[in-house]
Amino acid sequence: MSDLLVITAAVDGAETMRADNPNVPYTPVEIAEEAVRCREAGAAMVHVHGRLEDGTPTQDRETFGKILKEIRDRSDILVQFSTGGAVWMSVDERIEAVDLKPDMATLTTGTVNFGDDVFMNSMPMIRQIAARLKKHGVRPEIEVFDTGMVDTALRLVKEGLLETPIHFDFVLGVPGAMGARPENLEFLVSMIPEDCTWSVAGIGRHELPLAQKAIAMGGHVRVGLEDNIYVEKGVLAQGSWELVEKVAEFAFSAGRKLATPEEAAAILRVNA
Ligand code: KMH
Ligand code: ZN
Repeated sequence: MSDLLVITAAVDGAETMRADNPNVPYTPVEIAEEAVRCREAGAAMVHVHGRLEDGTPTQDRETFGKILKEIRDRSDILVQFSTGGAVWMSVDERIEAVDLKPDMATLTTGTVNFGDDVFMNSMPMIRQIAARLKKHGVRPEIEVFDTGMVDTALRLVKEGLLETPIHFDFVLGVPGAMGARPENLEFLVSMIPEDCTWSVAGIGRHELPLAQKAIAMGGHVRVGLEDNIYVEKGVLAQGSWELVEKVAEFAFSAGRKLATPEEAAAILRVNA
């Protein structure tokens, strides 16, 4: 447990489109400029997906290279690549940019219903992604959409594919996956070894209430347009930065300071 709070901004994702919220960044420059606004609002890390000009999701290496460069040119914010991509992508496609060595990359340790789709992560796929992250020395963030994914991550430690302590992100409220009830978060936290770190990403209207709960519990927080497009009921967020600002206000009220990217790297054991 840390007094410092790490805020991650999930600025674009693969599913949120401008038709949902016109402030979703698509191009590498737009994503980088949004990352800067999130850093100014208090985020220490940005979680990114690639997009084509028209918003179509892509995990293309060249696109991720541009995103990384544009962010690094402007900010010291930690950069986390998605390896989840979009539900229809192959695993090879999802991990092709990992050799660019971002600070972190995600790893989902199980298959889950994802709305009407299936987010496929079979054991061979999970091992392939974990091995690729290990090969390039990229620190994983384990994305947990349901309880069994914690057990699978712990199994990967035994297999030598993950190193403990693990950093988990509990993604709660995806339709078809684990619900966003506060007691679910408490249960997940009770499942992980003491020395592990964790954050929560609540989906939709659950984003900000779960952020507050995580702050009170000593965890960390992910917010952004990938997960939720509203800043309050019926009011679209002007950007992920506005959601980060909200979390920063919650943190100050709860007496927690915000981690800088350097402090976040130490807490999350990036480059450790
Ligand atoms: N877009 C989802 C299917 C990740 O970034 O690692 C998967 C996802 C998880 O967003
Ligand atoms: Zn994502």
